[in-house]
Amino acid sequence: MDASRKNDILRKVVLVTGTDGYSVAVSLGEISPRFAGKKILVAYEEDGKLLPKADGFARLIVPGDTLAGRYVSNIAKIEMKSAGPLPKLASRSPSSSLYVVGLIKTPSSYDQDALKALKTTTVTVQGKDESGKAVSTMYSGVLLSDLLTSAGGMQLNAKAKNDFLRKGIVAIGTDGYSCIVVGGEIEQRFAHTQILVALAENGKPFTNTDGFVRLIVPGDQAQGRFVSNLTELQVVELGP
Ligand SMILES: Nc1nc2c(c(=O)[nH]1)N[C@H]1C(S)=C(S)[C@@H](COP(=O)(O)O)O[C@H]1N2
Ligand SMILES: [Mo]
Repeated sequence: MDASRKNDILRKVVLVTGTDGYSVAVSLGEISPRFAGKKILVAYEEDGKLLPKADGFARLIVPGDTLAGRYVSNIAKIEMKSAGPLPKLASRSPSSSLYVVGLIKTPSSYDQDALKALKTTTVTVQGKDESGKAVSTMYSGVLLSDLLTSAGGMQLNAKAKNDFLRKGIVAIGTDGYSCIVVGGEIEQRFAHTQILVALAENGKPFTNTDGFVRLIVPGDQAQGRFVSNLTELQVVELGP
C-alpha cells in the first residue's frame, strides 16, 4: 500500500484463478469491512460437507453475484493487483466533463447535458450522519453499466469466457483521488449493485465542491468510493 495515497486499498483488486485458467477480479472495496464488507469466502465446505469433487478443494463465493459468475471452482491462485497508472494528485477543482477512456469501444466525453440525455436511474443509499443517526440519501444519474454501453461497451475478448469479469473501471477525481470498480460489480446480469454516475443528490444538483458528477457505490459504508469531482473513467485490464 502507498501510505501517501488516501485509501490506496480502494485501488487494489485480487485476481482469483482456477486450475482451468478461468479468472475473475474482486475489489478490495468489496472485501474490506470498512467499505462494502461483503462476506466473500474461499469456501472448502458446502452445506456442511466437503465441496463436490468438480469444484475442487476450494471455491470462491461472492454473496450477491446472482449468476455465480465469480464462483471460481478449483482455486489455484490468488493474486493482489493494483489498478492502472497512478493519477497525478492535484488540488480539488470542480469537474465539468467526464471522459470514458481505456478499453472502451468508443472513447467519449460527456458534459452534464450529455449525461442527462441518457436513461436516468435513482438509487437510495443508507448512511449515518455525524451523530450516528441513520439517514437515507437519494441519488439520481446514469448507471455506470448504461454509461459504458453508451460508449460502445468495453473492449472484450469474445473467446474468453466472461471476459468482463477481468476488467476494472478506475474512477478518478479532479484531485487525483481514485478507486476501482470491477466488472463483476457493474454487470447488471451478475451483480445487483447499482453503481451510479450521479448528477443529483436528493433531487438537487451537487454543489460546486463535489463537481457535476459523483460516483455512488451502494453498500460502501465509509463512502470511500463516492468519488466527487469525477472526471475520468478508465477501463483497464486486470486479467493475466
Ligand atoms: N475526489 C474525491 N472524492 C472523494 C474523496 C477525495 O478525497 N477526493 N474522499 C472520499 C472519502 S474517503 C469519503 S469518506 C467521502 C466523503 O464525502 P463527503 O465529503 O461528501 O462527506 O468522499 C470520497 N470521495
Ligand atoms: Mo473516508
